[in-house]
Amino acid sequence: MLHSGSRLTGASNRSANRSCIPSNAQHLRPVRGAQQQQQARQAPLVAMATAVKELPTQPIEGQKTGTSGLRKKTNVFMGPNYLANWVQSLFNALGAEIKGKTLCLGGDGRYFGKEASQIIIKLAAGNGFSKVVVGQNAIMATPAMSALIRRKKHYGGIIMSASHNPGGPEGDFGIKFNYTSGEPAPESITDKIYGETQKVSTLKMADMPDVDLNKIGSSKFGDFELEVIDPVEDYMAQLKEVFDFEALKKFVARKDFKMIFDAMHAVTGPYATRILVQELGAPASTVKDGVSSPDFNGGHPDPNLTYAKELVDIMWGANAPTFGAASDGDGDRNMILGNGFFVTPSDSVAMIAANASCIPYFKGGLKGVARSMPTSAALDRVAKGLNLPYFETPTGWKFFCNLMDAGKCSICGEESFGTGGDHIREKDGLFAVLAWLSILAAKNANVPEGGKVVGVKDVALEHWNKFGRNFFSRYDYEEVATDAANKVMAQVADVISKSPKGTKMGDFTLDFADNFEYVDPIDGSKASKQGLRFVFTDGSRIIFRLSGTGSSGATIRMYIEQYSNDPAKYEEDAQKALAPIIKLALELSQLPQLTGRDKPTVIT
Ligand code: G16
Repeated sequence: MLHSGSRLTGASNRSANRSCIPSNAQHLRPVRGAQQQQQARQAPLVAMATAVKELPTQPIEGQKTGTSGLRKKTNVFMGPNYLANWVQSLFNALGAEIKGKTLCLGGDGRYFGKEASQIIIKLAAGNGFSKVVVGQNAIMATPAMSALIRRKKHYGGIIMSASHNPGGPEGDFGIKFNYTSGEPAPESITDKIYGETQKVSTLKMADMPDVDLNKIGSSKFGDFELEVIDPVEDYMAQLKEVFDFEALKKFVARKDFKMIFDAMHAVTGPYATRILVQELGAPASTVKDGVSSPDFNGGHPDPNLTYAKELVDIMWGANAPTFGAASDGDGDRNMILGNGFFVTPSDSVAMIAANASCIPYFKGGLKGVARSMPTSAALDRVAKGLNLPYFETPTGWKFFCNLMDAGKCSICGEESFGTGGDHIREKDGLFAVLAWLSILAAKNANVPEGGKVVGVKDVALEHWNKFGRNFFSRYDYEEVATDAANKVMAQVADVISKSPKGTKMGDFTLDFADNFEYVDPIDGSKASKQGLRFVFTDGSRIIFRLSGTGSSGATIRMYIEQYSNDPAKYEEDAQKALAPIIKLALELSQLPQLTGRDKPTVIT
């Protein structure tokens, strides 16, 4: 139901109410002339105009964005002015350029999202946006937001999500801003926002009622327009330009092919149902846990081997489907599985790049590829093989976006279950799923139905036989006391400072060790202290960094990589193959002693 004072409208009456949104007015109400009142009764097109309330506020400490936006416990976000302060600071940071622009809004449907939307809409209207486009029921997957901004050329968007972190009153909430090419705000903007959070003193909120986010359509509130849209439409249109839906439909119809997609009760439920079931014709049972819930049904919507255990059990069970996949809270991460087989995200992006010709969007060839520093170098091997430029960036999708905008990168990925292309400026869970479906469809094109279907493992083995295998594993130590985590990092930094080239470490010889620094090749901006790394002469690596996406305590990430071109080893379990270098990493960091943890929370 729309609240009183607003009307669904297909037309506008801007001039009638323009003067009613003075930026410094307090609780102003428009005085409507007789003629206007008559118009409103006859044709319900004109909404009650909106004034702006200027509410005093005070800076709140610690509103610094991490790897991807601000993430905190939900009850912190629900505290007085916590959300409003950050959003107002964002608008202050963006300055005059937002006046008269359209802001997009949506999120992963987690607890507090609907209430947060009402606050954000009022702030957007109060700060001079002329329009907010919001996903129905405040839903919008992260890649869908990027697609929407790009396709409709909107100014930018706010995503309410803490990604793969659990939701609900006891869980996490989060917020981030995506800029005009659909990319996560670069550090130049996030630094500015943080600066503004330290001095914010006034919240400019439109004096308008809460809006109905359930009903698709437009409403006017004076000069300000709110449009509620179907959150799937633009995204699906985008994917249709990337993939051959007809070919995928035929492949999915094969009786000897079965797939399962675990939406983990998160945002991709409605997206996967529309795309995989309604468009591609897969049976409804293909989408597991497709009903989104504000607390992800009490789960941890992180598509990895630990938190997507139900899917893992299915894929390792009797009669497992050929292909399995999962996505996270906001739909940008993905995990790819075959029958009893896990594809590391580092391998997945390399395999997609190597098989890019199976995807119509990449038919003209790739411009280049990129990976985050901790991601294995499997992608580099593909790039070398295909004679493509390749880039190594810090962790954080935002670092890929300049490369894509400059036409230097077509496919990129991260070990943290992120894979994407330059069709949008976010990592894209369903893109990865459709990319793998496209590869499987192409590899099975000449396999008669009932013959031996080429599966995910077959694709991986073919790849390793061509490029060799980069064994990779990540150990996560979640919610470690900040102090202990800092001690581990200090210990590793100390070892680095004492380890010149040629130092022997276990069976390995050090090539170099450093704290990764990145200079953006497009704009020259510098990102320092992006991860402590040991790189050995055989290309093996040990990397330590602290996660920038947690909401409490610290998460230590330890990344291990070792290359092999011995075909006899390709099917070996990664933990077994990497055991000596994992042991070395634990020894040199003294992680178990300094944290009291004898094992990680998650192993990838
Ligand atoms: C975010 C970023 C990714 C990053 C990941 C992990 O993903 O968008 O680029 O790789 O965090 O970061 P960290 O290791 O600092 O926790 P998401 O899916 O959480 O938005």
